[in-house]
Amino acid sequence: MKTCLSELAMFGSQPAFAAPLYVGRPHTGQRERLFERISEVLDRRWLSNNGPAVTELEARLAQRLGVRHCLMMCNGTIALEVALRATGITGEVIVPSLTFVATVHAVSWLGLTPVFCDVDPETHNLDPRRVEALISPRTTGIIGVHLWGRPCAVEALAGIAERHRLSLIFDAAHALGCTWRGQQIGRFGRAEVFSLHATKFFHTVEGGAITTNDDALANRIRMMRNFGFAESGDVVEHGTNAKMNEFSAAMGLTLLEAWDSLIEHNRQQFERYQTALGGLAGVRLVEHEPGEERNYQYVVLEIDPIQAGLTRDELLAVLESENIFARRYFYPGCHRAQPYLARQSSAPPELPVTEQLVERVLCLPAGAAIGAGDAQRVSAIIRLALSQASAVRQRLAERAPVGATRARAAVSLAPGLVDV
Ligand code: T4K
Repeated sequence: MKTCLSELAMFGSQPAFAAPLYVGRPHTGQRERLFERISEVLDRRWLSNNGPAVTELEARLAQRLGVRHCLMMCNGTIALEVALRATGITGEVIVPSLTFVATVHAVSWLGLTPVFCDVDPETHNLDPRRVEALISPRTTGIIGVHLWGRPCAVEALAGIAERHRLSLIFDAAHALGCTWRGQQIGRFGRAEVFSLHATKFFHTVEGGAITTNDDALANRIRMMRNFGFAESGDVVEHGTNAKMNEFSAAMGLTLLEAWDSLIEHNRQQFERYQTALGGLAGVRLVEHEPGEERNYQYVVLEIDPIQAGLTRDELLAVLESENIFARRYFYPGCHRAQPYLARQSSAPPELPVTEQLVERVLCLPAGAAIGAGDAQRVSAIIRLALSQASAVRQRLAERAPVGATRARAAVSLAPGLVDV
């Protein structure tokens, strides 16, 4: 554990971690079970196109989430596109800018117009008080993102959608295993969309899922993900190829068996950070509503530069010199990333909370990326750097630019080019 300034790598000591510590590392589950399943897939010689492993995973996830339909998809981004198309959303769609760029790309890829809405400073999710003001005659949809797995203001957004006859869908990419008022995310809006990418606590390597309680919508999505084929074999819909393959489903079924232990591992790491960073001035650990279930996948800090003494980017630089590759998700906000920046009229969207958060949010290595003692070691470096903030700042200013890691390089680039 580093305890004095001279021990920091930026002052010439060895980095705290010999190998890079990343934000996420995929859980891989029980290898023998995975290999058994893959072997079964190979024996069946049924590798894709709604095979038995995909069907089984759909049924099991639907049961776990308490939703009528769970449709496995090739990834979360295409799943969002299919959900938007299947719900008939056209024209303008209200979205947060504080999200992974895939949320907004999905809208734009379909030729729809994203209208950026600010978020609530506490939850980091769409602020319902601001949504209504952005509704125009062209608006037909709202996408709420359950950022970091913390549920959106589901009831308030549903009320707005109902009053204005808009389709509400949720990007639940981060929110598998999280609850809103005790009910699993996956049951809300017209549809919810999950990412099952390798970086998620539960994954299928690449993959996604759409959940809905609407039978007709589920049927449409089922056809759309398979070129528009109906069960009869006729093409009756616009379609694409958004199917999940059997190997991905084999990974999903294997991780499903480890669901509780994966969350428990994440929870323990989260609580270690919570204890180790507690009471640190200028550092807020983003929390969920008490009493709700969660997957503890992301450990998200907000760094107040005045109280902390260092900016988020300065702290990031300290961590990187220690081989700790924290991330500033989702800098600089989608509205400042291309092509959205270039499309802006002379009056940029008013997103004061988002603008502040993209300068303050820092995601720490979490879950499977870290082992025993790592959360404490990372936290100790944060504490040490902040306790000696002026010396650290001076050292950073003196230092020659370091080798460009992705995030470091981003600090000096024009906004809008990286990170989201
Ligand atoms: N909506 C939201 C709100 C999302 O966050 C996402 C995806 C989507 C929609 C779209 O869903 P997908 O189409 O992706 O299913 C990563 C993930 O690729 C992306 O799925 C995720 N959100 C986003 C938040 O994180 P990057 O650009 O940060 O990935 P990358 O390559 O930098 O990896 C992140 C960390 O994980 C690094 O620390 C390295 C580590 N890693 C990554 C991979 C792939 C590993 O250790 N092993 C691995 O195999 O986007």
